[in-house]
Amino acid sequence: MNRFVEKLLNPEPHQELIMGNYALVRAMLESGVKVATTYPGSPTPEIAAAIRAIPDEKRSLYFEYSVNEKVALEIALGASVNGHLSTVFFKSVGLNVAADSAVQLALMNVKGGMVIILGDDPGAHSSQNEQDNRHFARTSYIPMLEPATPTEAYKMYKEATKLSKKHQMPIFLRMTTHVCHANEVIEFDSLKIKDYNWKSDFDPEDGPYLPITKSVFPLKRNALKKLEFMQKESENSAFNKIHSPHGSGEVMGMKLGIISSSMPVLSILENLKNVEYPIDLLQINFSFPFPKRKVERFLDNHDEVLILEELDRVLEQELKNIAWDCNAQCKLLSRQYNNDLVGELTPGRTWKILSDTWPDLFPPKQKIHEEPDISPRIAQMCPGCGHRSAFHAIKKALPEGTITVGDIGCHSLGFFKPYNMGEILLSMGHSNGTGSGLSIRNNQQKVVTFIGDSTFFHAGIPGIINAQYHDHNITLVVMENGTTAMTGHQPHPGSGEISAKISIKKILESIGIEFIRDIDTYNQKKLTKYMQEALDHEGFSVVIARHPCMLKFTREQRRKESYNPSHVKINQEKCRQIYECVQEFACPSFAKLEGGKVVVNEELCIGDGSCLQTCPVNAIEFEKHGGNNG
Ligand SMILES: Cc1ncc(C[n+]2csc(CCOP(=O)(O)OP(=O)(O)O)c2C)c(N)n1
Repeated sequence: MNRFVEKLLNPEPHQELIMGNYALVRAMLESGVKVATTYPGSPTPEIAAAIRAIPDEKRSLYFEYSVNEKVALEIALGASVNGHLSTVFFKSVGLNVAADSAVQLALMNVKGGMVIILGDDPGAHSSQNEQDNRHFARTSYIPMLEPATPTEAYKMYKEATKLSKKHQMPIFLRMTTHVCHANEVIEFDSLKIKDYNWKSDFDPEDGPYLPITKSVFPLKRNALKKLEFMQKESENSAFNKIHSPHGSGEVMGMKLGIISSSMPVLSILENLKNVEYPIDLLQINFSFPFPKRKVERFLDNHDEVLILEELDRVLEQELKNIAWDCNAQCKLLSRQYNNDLVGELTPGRTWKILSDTWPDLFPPKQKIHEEPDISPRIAQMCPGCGHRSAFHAIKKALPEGTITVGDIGCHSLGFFKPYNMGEILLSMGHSNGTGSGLSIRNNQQKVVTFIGDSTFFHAGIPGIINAQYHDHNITLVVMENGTTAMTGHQPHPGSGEISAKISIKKILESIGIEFIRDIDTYNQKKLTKYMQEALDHEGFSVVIARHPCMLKFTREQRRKESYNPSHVKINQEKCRQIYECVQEFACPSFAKLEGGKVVVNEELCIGDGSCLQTCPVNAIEFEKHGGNNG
């Protein structure tokens, strides 16, 4: 057992410097979670990695990577109504995929308890948007807790399991990127790993669990009733509290207050440290249902209150409703500019909003400089990536004006120069729907769509079946690298790690697609030829462009004693400085020096040799034949 797992399983109460995501796993173990499910996505994948690090014989809970977030959520629900405390976790936009079932959850009596961990991503560090899932608590009648620190995440998770079991209600724990990834010293309680009773406890009488016809209304009333109980919990919650770092008192003859929630609370406290005014801050981290009475009292006790939140105006709407209902006499202030609704509320940006609100107290700063001075780096595929070979070969087959539709995954990077492939992107699995739409009555342009293998299983299949069903005139390229690469190499149904591989090719054949070609992307000539044939084919055609993820492969090789690193070199005598390797293939291992010479960066090159075929004069050669070419 490695040190990390030993620490995670330490039965004694102890202190640990630990990342927010890992602290959640300790909280799960302490709370007695029996079933945990997920589909990978940042900022939450470390939760799964920590659970998986626990050896099977020591792991008290059942864990799985489900095929997508909806299935993951449904499994957690099934386990909970069977009496088992369950949890599901995924990234912000994962909730969109799970939404159709998630909106029904509050109607169910989740008697085993169920906590849904959301990884929201203000600042879009690793997401296609900054979706604010606080709205979703309101849409789905599901209570929400919003930790600001790893310690709070640990404590809130445990509290959420208690509340969920007590009221038989699912609970959202809304994490954000830095709460997931920050490290903090946390005081852990003792841990008793139990031998669980897996007795099946599902009883339809504990429901009803069927929201059809007339039963929809009693179920909804039941959810609303439970929310009233939860309202009391939020009213009394220690997570909703007042900070007065400089005591209470008057500033400019007035009592000033700020209301905020989750991470921005820290940014505000950081700024209040730099001034000495007795401004009170009410943090509302148990944010739905909203602690009305507590807020009313705060409004009553202040003359001016600033609502300072991250992303959308969610707190603001709640507060304004309450202020209207209680006829509050205090002046409510909020962010003045739309730009303040974009991006994270860092301490610097928080100062600016404070300064826009109370310029005499928080004088405007000339320049808020928070970014470290590092040179910008472009996002790019790894050396040896099979997707690069695929783009290089496919590009040669595309007629002028071809529309290319990308999907989510490492191949989204094909949009960047020099490949410029994948010109529109919505969400996981969108490519074949969007591509089909682009192809309707389109005699002027070919349409090529791309999809990764994990995405194929996640949400890609319906769009593909639809394209076949309606014979949309598109060519799909399945970028099959045998893993969920972009989020850290998690298994998927086609990777063969958990159980026998489910073959993408067989699935495609089974729905009757006539034109299917399957080729390793390192065989670039043949891939170009197959693409040309696919594009000549009338109707829906598919090319499976496969090559294992070379980052994963090389990592695995490096762990072996027999690993023999190899790389390529440029034969300077043969090189004619045509620059296809640098400009068209664009592996980051190649560099063009001042003066025009091309060299290979041996630190980056993995010696896969996929570049050899791109040089028109065969000037790229293996330095050593190390057998590291995947
Ligand atoms: C709904 C949703 N869930 C999860 C993610 C996170 N995510 C981004 S890329 C990706 C993996 C895609 O894997 P795959 O399709 O195999 O492509 P690869 O990265 O391996 O090329 C995932 C899960 C997301 N963006 N949206």
